[in-house]
Parts: sequence; structure tokens; C-alpha cells
Amino acid sequence: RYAFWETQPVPQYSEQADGKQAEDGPIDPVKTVADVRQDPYNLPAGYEWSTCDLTDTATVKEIFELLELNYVEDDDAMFRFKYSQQFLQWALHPPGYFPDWHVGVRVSTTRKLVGFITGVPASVHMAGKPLQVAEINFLCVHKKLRSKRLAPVLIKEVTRRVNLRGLWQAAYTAGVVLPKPVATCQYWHRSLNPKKLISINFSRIAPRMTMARTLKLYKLPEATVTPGLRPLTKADVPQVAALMSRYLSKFQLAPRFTEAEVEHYLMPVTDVIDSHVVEAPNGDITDLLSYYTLPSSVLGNDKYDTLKAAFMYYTVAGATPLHQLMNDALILAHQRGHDVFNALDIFENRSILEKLKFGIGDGSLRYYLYNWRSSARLSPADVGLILL
Ligand code: YNC
Ligand code: MG
Repeated sequence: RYAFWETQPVPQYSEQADGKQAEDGPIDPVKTVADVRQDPYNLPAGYEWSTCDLTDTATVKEIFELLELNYVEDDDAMFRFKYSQQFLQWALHPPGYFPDWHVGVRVSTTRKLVGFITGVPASVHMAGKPLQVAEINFLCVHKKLRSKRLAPVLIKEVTRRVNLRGLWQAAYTAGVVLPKPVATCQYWHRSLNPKKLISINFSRIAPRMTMARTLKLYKLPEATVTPGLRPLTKADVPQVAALMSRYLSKFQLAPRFTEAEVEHYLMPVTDVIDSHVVEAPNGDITDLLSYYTLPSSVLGNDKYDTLKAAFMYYTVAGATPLHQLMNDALILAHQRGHDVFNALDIFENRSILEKLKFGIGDGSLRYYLYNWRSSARLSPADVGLILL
């Protein structure tokens, strides 16, 4: 039973797949902006809506602190995502962003920020159909306010604000099972600093292994191996956009990036996003690798308080074998002090993860679309979309 989600325009578990599905399309009757409710949803007494201005560093710090203490944890509550302030500014200010899609809830008397949800606009394809969506992320309710049905109010309010901008679909990912995933994917982890990972119980020494053999197993070369590999620069953006668009069109669910979006999402920002390209001797850009930096707080460990994780981002192997390009990504992340490299089993990753000594994680990441019915059933290898 999903008291809230059963009221929403998402595919339901009660629906029978009868084989003769109608054409893919919206679930709700088509509306116009004039049909959208003008006033915000009601919050419980004592709380109020607050649009969060991410150009204001004091506000960014408040969001950072809410998430640092209350955002996503693993099932055993050993780690909690710790998105940095620069990361939040980057992720929430892509080209064409709407300030009113950065939704906060505050305690009226103290102004304390206790709830948050965001959307950013994006263009994606799903099973051959183009969709203008809001990518919804950073849904968070303060731990002291859990299980009071505040999350549905946040979701309805951000939906209203998205609708007011004339968008009717959304994409989001979550660990939890909701009606109804378009794909269920898994994280894989590659140790870069095995000694620390073992000491914080992120990983264990495998049976019949010693610490010395474990360190040797995961040891990486000091320098990358691919000739012509160098950091992405602005001048590369048109070529990279073309490379990405050719590659991403192979997947059932994938974004369509404009050049402005490629520049925003891929230009390197220290400890936020790192992108490298391979430049051929004739000047052509043949390959792209990228990863973002998302640390986690290590909860209740005396020796370490932070785990520095790299997450694979858009990577296109044109002239270089994918496993070599990804191995260079591991080397770069290791050089820059990351402890672990995470990647989903999406794209063509299944073919290289084991070979590169990734191990499968526990828990799944589900991909969802809001107000879109599709008869397509996607496997992880059909997914070419990464939400931050
Ligand atoms: C979740 N992650 O099932 P039912 S991911 C969506 N995404 O509803 P309450 C979720 N719904 O079952 P709490 C959800 N988690 O009755 C729970 N729910 O139908 C549903 N955690 O609400 C749940 N961040 O307020 C139930 O629960 C209802 O106080 C219960 O709050 C939930 O950002 C939460 O994991 C997650 O901060 C805020 O636990 C809280 O527990 C929390 O009583 C730690 O809520 C942080 C965390 C989630 C990260 C993410 C993607 C969010 C997508 C939201 C859906 C967007 C829809 C599209 C909108 C735009 C549409 C257009 C156009
Ligand atoms: Mg609640």
C-alpha cells in the first residue's frame, strides 16, 4: 500500500500488463499552465515555504548542513552522503534553471531549514520519445520531522512549481521501491584506498586474503596510460557535445545535452567534477571520461570522519577501449585522493566492472518517471542517464 503514491500519475502495481498497451504517453489528462493551482500547498501550522537562493552563500550553507545531518544513509547507518556546497551550487544551477524549483521548508519562528526538494530542467529520451522533464533530487526532511507525511507535501509543491513552468514530466532516482521503476540498477565499488575502506568497515579483507595481498590487488599505476589524455577545456565542448549525443542516442533512457549543458555539467570544478578527453594527433577529440566527487560522513569512527568517493559520470569510449579509459579514470581519482570509485551497471559497464576489480554493492538504485507511461521494460544496460 502506498497511501500517497497511489494518488499520483505513476504506473501502479495493481495495473495488469495486458500486452496490448496503448502508445507511450502522459498518465494525467493533458493540462495547461492556466489549469495549475495558483497557491502553494498547506504546510502544518508553524512551518512555511521558502524558496532557496543558491546564489546566496549563507543559504547554500544552510542546505549543506540540513543534508549533512539528515540526507541519505546506507542501510546500516554507517555512512551519510555529504554533498559539498560547491557541488550543490553546480548541480542546481544548470542552464535554464528555475530559482523557484529550489524548495525549502522552514520553522516559522526560528527560520530553521527543515525540509528541501529540488528540480532542474532537462531534456531526455525515453524509448524513442523526447521528454522535457524536471530532474527531482535532494528530497530531505529533518530527522525530527520524519513520518509526518511532510514528504508528500514537498513532492506536490515542487510538482505544482514545475507545472507552472509548463513541464508535466519528471525523472528521479531513489533507493526505495515506489510505483513503479523504469529500471533497477546496482552500484559497484572499486577500492582505491583499501586500507582506509577496511578500517571504516566499508569493505572487508576477502577470505584467504591478507592486508598485504589486498593492497597489491588494488594497486594502481601512478600515471594514466592513454596517449593524448588531458583535462577537458572550453574549446573542446562542441566536439564533446557531438561525441556524447552520438553515444547517448544508443540508450533507451538518456539525456540530450545542449552545448551549454555539456559545458556546465562537464567543465572541471575542483572536488566537484573532473572530466578528461583524449585528443588524437590530428586534434580530434575521440574519448571522454568524467566522474563527480561526493564524499560521505563516516558515522561513529574515531579515526576517519569522511569517505571521499568518486562517482562515474558520462564516459564515452570512442577510439580507446572502455576498460582502459575507465582504468585511467581510476588512476586520476586515486591521484586526487579519492578512496573509492563507484559506478552503476548502466551504459556498457557490465562488460568491464569485474575486470577492473569493482565489487557489487548492496541495495539498488531505481529510476522513475513521473506522469509517463511506457510499455518499455529497461534493463540497466538500456540506461544512459545519471542523476546526481
Ligand atoms: C523517496 N525517496 O513511500 P506512500 S531520493 C519518493 N522518493 O508515501 P513521510 C518517497 N517518495 O508510501 P519521511 C521517498 N521516500 O504513503 C519516502 N517516500 O505512498 C514516500 N530521508 O512521507 C513514502 N532522500 O513524510 C510515503 O516520510 C511517503 O518523513 C511518506 O520523509 C521521506 O531525492 C524522506 O532518502 C525521504 O529525508 C524525505 O525519509 C525522509 O520519511 C528523508 O511520512 C533521508 O513518502 C534522505 C532521503 C530521498 C533521496 C530523491 C528523489 C525524490 C523524488 C521524489 C518524487 C518526485 C516526483 C516528481 C515531482 C515533479 C513532478 C513534475 C512534473
Ligand atoms: Mg514527515
